[in-house]
Amino acid sequence: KIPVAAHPLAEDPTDIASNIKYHSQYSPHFSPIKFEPEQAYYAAAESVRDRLIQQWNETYLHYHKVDPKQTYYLSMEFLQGRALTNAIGNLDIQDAYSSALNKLGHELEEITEQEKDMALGNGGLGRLASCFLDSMATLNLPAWGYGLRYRYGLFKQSISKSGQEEMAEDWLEKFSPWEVVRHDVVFPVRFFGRVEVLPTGSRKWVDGEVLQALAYDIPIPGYKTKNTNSLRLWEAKASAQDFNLFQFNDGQYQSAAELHARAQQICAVLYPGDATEEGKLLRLKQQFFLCSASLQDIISRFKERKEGTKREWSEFPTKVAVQLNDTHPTLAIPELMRLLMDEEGLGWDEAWDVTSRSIAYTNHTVLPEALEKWSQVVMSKLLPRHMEIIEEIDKRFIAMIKSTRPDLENKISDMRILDHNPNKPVVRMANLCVVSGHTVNGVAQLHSDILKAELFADYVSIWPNKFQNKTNGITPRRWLRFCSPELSQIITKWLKTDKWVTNLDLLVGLREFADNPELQAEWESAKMANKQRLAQYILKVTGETIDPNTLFDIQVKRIHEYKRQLLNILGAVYRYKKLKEMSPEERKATTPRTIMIGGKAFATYTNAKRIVKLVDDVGAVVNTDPEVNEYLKVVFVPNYNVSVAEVLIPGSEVSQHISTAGMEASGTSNMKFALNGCLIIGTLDGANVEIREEVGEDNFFLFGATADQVPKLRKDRENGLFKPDPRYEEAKELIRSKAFGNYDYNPLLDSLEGNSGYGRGDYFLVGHDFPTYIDIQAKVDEAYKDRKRWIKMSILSTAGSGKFSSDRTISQYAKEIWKIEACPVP
Ligand code: DL6
Repeated sequence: KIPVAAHPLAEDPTDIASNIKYHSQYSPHFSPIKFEPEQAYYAAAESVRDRLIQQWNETYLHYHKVDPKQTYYLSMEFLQGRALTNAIGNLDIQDAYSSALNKLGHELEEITEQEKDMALGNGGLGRLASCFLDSMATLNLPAWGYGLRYRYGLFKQSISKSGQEEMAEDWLEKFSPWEVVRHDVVFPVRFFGRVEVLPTGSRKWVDGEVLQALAYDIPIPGYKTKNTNSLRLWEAKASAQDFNLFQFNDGQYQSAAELHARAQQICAVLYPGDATEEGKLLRLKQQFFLCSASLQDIISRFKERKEGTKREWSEFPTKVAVQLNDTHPTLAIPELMRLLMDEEGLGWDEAWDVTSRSIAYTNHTVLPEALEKWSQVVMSKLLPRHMEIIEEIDKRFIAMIKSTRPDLENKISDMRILDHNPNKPVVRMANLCVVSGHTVNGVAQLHSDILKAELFADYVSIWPNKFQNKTNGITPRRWLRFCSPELSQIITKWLKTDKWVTNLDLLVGLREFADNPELQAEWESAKMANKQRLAQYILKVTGETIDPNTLFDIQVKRIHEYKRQLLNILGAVYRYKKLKEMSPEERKATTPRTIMIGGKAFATYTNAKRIVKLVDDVGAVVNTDPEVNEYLKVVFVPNYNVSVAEVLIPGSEVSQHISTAGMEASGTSNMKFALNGCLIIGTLDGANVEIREEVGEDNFFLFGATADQVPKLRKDRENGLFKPDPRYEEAKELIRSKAFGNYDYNPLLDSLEGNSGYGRGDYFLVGHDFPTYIDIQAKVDEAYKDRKRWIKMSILSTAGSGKFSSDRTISQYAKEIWKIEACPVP
C-alpha cells in the first residue's frame, strides 16, 4: 500500500507511522526491500526532522524580524551525542513515536541504538558546549553555535592485548539525517598570501589560496518550546575553477585537484596530531577557518536583519555577542578587526571598540601545556595580515601599560601577547583574549579564583571588573530526564510536578522525603533497574559479567595524569592484595565492588595509554581470580562517549573525581553523577567544591590535599621530604612484580618516583594523596552496608544538584556577559 504523506506535525500514532513509512519510501536511502531497525531509524529521524524544520524556520524568521541581540558560541568542539531521543524528548512526543514505531513492528529503544554519536569533541569542553546549546534553546535565547563539520570525530577506541587502539569514528559513514546543507551560505576563506598597501594607505590581504566555507546546520530544539536554534558547522570546499581540467586530462590527477585535497584536510579530523610542523599548520588552519567563516556570517546577518538601511557599526556590539570557548577560536579577534578595517573601511579605533565590546573569552584550563601558543613564523606565513594586527594590539597594549601603569613595566614581558623568545617567538593566545575581550570567565568558583590570583593576576589589577566566574552546568534533559526515565518519574511523583526539568532548583523538595521508606524503596528499585541495564551493557561490550548487587564505582573521563586514573587503579590493586590476604570469612564481610574505568587517551600520550593498559591488565587478573572475583571486579569500559555515559551514569553509585587539587578547572561529569543520585569520591577541586557545598559534607567522600597545599607539597617532594605510606609501596610493588602480566609498567610507575620535575617526582601527588584515598574508600565500604542511610545520601545528592543545571549557567552568561534576552517564538 502506498503511504500517504501525513502531515509532519501529525499527533496521532497512525499518522506518524504513515509519515515514517512515507520517508522510508520517498526519501529513500536504502533499497526498498527491508525495513529493519537501521532503515526505521533513518525514516523516523527524518520524520522528526520534518517537525523540527517548521519551528526552526519560524525561529529564524522571528529572530530576523525582532532583530534581538544574539550570541554566537564559537567552539572547535561540540559533543552532541545522539539526537533522536533528545529531539523527541524535547518535542515531548515520545509516546506517540513509540506507538507509531510499534505499529511498524519496531521498538523506539532499539531504533535509537542505531544512531551514531556525533562526537565532534574530545571531552568536557565539547560536551559543555552541547549542554549550553540545549539550554539556550530551552530558555528561548537567540544564540547559535558555530563549529567545524569534521568528517571523522573523536576516534573510536578499542582495547586489544596491546592496549588502546584508535580507529576513525565515522559518523557520516552513511549520512546524518540531522544536518541541512545551506547552499546559499558560502564564504571565502584565504590562507597564506601577502599584504598589499593600497594608494589610500589602507591594507589588504591578497593572493595565497582561497577555499570556500559551506554551512551545514543542525537544529537545536529547546525543551517544550518552539524555539529551535542552530548549530552551524562549516565544511571546507574548493570550487570548480580550482579543478584543473587540462592537467587532469593530461593524467596529472593529483595536481589537478590539489586545492580540493587541501580543502578536504581541513575538516578531516578533530585535533589532528600536532607533533609535526604540518600538523601544527593544519590545526591553525582549522581554527582560522572556523573564525573567518563564522565572523563573515555574523556580519552578513547583522546587515541582513536591517536590509536596505545603513547600520552604524557602533550598533554591532549591541546586536552581537561572540563567546570564545577556550583559546581555540582566538583568531576571531584579529579576523573581526581585519574584516572591519580592510573590508568595511573602519579605522583602528572604531574597529577596536566594536571588536573588544563584542568578544568574550572562557578559560577552561590552567594546565600550561594546554595554554595555546602559536609560532610567530607560522602565523606570519599563514595569516600575514592577522600577524600585523596582533603586533599592533601588542604594541598598543604595551604603550597603554607604560603610560597608565608604570608600576607594571617589569611585568610587560609576561603580560604582552608576543613572546620574542629568540629560539621560538610565539603568540600567546590567552593573553590576546584577555587583552582584547570585554569579559574573561573561569568555569567553577575555585578555578576562577585561581585565574584571578595566579594566571591572570596582573591583568586583574588593570581591569578588575573584566573577570567573572560562571560555574559550569549540565542539561537536566539529557542527563536525567531522558537517560533515567524511571528515576525521573519518581522525582515527578514526589515533587508533584515535572517542572524540575526546566527549574532544577525544585529538586531540593526531595530533601523532606529523604527518610521516607516508600520513596527509598522506589529509589532503590529505580537505581537497581539502571544497574541491571548497565550490567547488560558491560556484558555486551566486554564479555564480562558484573553483579548488580555489588557497589558500582565509576570513573569516566579523558585519561590524563592529572585526573589520576592511576590513583584509582593503584587503589584497586591495593584492595585486591588485601582481599587475597584475607580469610574467606573476612572476605565475606567486605563490601563487594565493581570498579569501572573508561576514557580515551590521546594517541600520542604514552603514559595515558599505559594507564589504559594497566586497568585492562588488572581486570584480566582480578576478574578471573576465583578467590576474589565475587568481591572485586575491575572493568575497562571501551569507547567512552556520550551515549555510553547515558548508560553508565544512571547505574552508578559512587564515582571518582580525584584530580590533583587546583588542576581540574571544573569537571562536569561530577555534576551528572551527583544529579543521578551517585555519591562522589573527590578532592577539593573544580566544581567538586561546590557540589560538596550543595549536597552536604555528609554526602560527599572527601580526601586529599587542597589546592593551596599543592605548591608546598611539590617543594617538599623536591627537598626529599616525602615519606611514602607503606600501603602505597605495596600496591606499586605488586604491579612491578608482574602480578598483572609482563608488560613493562616501570616507566609509568617511575613517573611517581624521584624528587622533581613534571612527570617525574610524582608531580600529580598520587603518593601524597594515596593514604587518605584508601581511608576514604574504607568509609565508602562501611557506608554502603547501611542501606537506608545510603539511599538517603543518594536522594540528598540528587536533591542538592539543582545548582548544576546548564540553564542556570546560561542564564548567568546571558545576563552578566552577553546582555541578551529571551526572544520566544510566538
Ligand atoms: O569547562 C569544561 C571543561 C572542564 O569541566 C574541565 O575541567 C576542563 O579540563 C575542560 N578543559 C579543556 C581544555 N583543555 N584542557 N585541558 O578541555 O573544560
